[in-house]
Amino acid sequence: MTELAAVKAALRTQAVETPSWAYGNSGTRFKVFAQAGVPRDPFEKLDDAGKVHEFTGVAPTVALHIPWDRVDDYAALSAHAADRGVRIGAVNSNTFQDDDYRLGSICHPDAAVRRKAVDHLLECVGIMDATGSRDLKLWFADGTNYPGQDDIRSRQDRLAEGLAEVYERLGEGQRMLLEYKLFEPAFYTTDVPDWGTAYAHCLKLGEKAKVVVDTGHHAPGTNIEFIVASLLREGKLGGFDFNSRFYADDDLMAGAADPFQLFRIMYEVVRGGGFSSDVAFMLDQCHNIEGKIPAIIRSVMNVQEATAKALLVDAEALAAAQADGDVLEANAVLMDAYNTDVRPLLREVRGEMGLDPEPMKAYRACGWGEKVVAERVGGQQAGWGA
Ligand code: PSV
Ligand code: MN
Ligand code: MN
Repeated sequence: MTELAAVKAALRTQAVETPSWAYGNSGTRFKVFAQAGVPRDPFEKLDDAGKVHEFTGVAPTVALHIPWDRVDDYAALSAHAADRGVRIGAVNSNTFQDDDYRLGSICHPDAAVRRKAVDHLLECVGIMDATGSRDLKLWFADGTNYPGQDDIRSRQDRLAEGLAEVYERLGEGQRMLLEYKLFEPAFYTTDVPDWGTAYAHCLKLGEKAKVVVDTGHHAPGTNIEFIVASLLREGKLGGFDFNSRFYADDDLMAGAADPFQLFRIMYEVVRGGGFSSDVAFMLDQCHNIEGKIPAIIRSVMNVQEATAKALLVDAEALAAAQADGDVLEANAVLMDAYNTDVRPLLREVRGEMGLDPEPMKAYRACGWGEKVVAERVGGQQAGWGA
């Protein structure tokens, strides 16, 4: 039997990081539908993130994206976050929105462009120093569109060289999280397309380098929980970018497209000890047609529900069935946990944390949405297409 008190204790300590860019306007390649009341600057994004944490109790950090969240005074930004009950989380680099990066950034054939990209990554580490952030999150849009366009192997060498310079700059307690994505924006090769490539680079770099699994970045049918289990086994899982992958990397609400997959992933996290380790549970998503703050609250709750179900798996019964080779029973044990309605349990946990048991209703009733619509004019775009 699973100990309910331990499950509740684990749920109380869960931390889901929300992305600053999810609070801003976003869209697709076709259209950005601007919403009223969205933040006009990084400070206001933190105000909104503070509300998500206030009502969920489990969203204490906010990821920044540079340059989208570039400010003059990062100490002031951190102080503002603290004032709103949150902290600065991962610093996400951006080497994909500059004309110089047409042929790539740290894999670019021209050393001057590589220098510019690495300098940007070093700037991000400086921002980590100033904000107390632990993680530098790297995603590279680098790749090629045509066979022969550039030398695949040399690009890997350039990648290794650039990463090594940034790795050396990391301070005590700081980490580098390398994200992979199987496609887009390059059409022929992608320089960090899969967890194998990310893992190989991180292994060579050292202890402080870990892999990030963005759930949207895989081919349909990929067994993501297998990747999670493997990376945890090797001590190389740095964190997640959670989002739903309805079609491609469309990054909508975590747990919306396939809550069963999220449960399977969280089960491997629990099984691999990742829940109590330093794995970062981040959201990386946008809200194009729905209200942003409620959508982020819903996403956090979806992660919580998947986690609660994963924690409820009867490990002893599962191990016994597996040892007996009882395929159906083993599967039934897992499905029993998945099919449990954990919403009453989570309401209880929230009550014990001094929160309203219903975060969505409580947020809607608090008047923040109406207040920001009245006060904020000319909200900021998340960054895409800015
Ligand atoms: C790229 O698709 C990505 O997943 C990376 O994490 C970026 O930093 C993020 O989306 C936001 O653009
Ligand atoms: Mn991502
Ligand atoms: Mn993505």
